[in-house]
Amino acid sequence: MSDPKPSPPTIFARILAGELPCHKIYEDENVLAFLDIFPLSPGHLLIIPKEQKAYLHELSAGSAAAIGRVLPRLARATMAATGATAYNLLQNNGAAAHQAVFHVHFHLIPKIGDRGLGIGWVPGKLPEADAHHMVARIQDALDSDLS
Ligand code: DGP
Repeated sequence: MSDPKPSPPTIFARILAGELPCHKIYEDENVLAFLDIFPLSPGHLLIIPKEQKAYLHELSAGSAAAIGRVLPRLARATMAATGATAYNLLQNNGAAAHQAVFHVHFHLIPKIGDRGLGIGWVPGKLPEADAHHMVARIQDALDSDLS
């Protein structure tokens, strides 16, 4: 049996490799931030790890920490530059969750007037028994996740 075909590099991998241009805002050893080419509002930017993983849950703790460290600074700079006083952070995982580029990325989306992230939010209820059951299941999964 032949090996599975390697998947082609994502657009963000090609940006990281310098094969495609971007409007770079910030770079360090682990992280790159640049303007989103299809912005929901002025200043909409993407923050990506240099580590090439499709989903957040695959990311090393080191990459996750490196992104977390720089997010508040990027948010302050984007608010200062755009005048926005509100913004959303969005991080999609999986096509069903609106992910189009399969390299982990955080969207930082300023809210400027009616421009920015629109959210369809349909809250349910949390019956006490369901809550206990869910807490137990997630805690069990946490306990068996040794990474
Ligand atoms: P998502 O749906 O979370 O996977 O969003 C992917 C985002 O990536 C989307 O808002 C548009 C942006 N994007 C796609 N291709 C490029 C590109 O070539 N350059 C830049 N800067 N952004 C891109």
